[in-house]
Amino acid sequence: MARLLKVAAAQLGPIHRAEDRTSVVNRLLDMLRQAHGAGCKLVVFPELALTTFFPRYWMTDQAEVDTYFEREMPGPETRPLFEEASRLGMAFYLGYAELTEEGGAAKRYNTSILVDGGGRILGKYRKVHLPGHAEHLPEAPFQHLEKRYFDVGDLGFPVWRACGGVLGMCICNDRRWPETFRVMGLQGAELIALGFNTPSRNIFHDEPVHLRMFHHLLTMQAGAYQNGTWVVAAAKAGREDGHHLIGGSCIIAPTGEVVARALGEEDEVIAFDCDLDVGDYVKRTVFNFDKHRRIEHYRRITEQVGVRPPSG
Ligand code: CDT
Repeated sequence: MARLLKVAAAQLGPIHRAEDRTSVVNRLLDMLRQAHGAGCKLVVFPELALTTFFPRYWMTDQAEVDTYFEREMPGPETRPLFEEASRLGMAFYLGYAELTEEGGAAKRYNTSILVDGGGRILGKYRKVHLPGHAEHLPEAPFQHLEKRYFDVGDLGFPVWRACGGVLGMCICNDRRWPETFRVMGLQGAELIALGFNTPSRNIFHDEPVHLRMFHHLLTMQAGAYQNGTWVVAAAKAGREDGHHLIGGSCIIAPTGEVVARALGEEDEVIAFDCDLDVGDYVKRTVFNFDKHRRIEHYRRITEQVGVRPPSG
């Protein structure tokens, strides 16, 4: 018998800088209810889903930066989401900027949580692959200051038993790195949820816009297939105060095929009935890790960061 889990990716259209948390949470609530109406048990919301994509702005006043961060989860503005999800029996993934204290020092992470159908936080992930730069680039059309505003995630890539399967999380730029998927694949991940904010321009290189969407899909489709897992990806899309983010929220099967995809760049819910057993044949055959992995040849992956070409 198929192990079915109906899942939604809830894409957010733009959140302008002036939009407040309560308004955003109301948008999330609308999509949560839509997903529930469609029979879903799990809904995936985007990365940094409560605010505009603030790493595009150069800010020197830490108090201003901290207005984009959550000190508690749930907090007063986000509690209605937890309460409604629990009333509906819906699990969800939510991305947000987390401000916490460790050993007397403030720490800031680009975080996602997995909340179960009873409104309890089951798992937390903190983004490992922070893209962009830490210094001001006045010549660039906009900034990408994740390396300035966030600490590198310290929780690794765990997976959790949830919603009848083995679920993992990652965030945006993580999807471009095969290691992200493989570490979760090695723990038997059956579904990986991820949120993203991907500007349609690469500030470091004049890259055609169509390649942004191509690489977004390419990396997730490869990650899904090579690890026999579903991937559910939710965008924040559209033009935020004039700055464009690609859409392309989608659900990808363990075969690597895109089975559902958002049409536009506004708030939009897409859903698919995922059979969590579909990945089994991939895991038993081509990507049977026990049989075929050759870890004696993979040492460079954990011992070396940059490229070292041969001398001469
Ligand atoms: N949010 C995020 O991680 N965005 C990156 C942009 C990369 S270009 C600096 C992404 O991988 O989509």
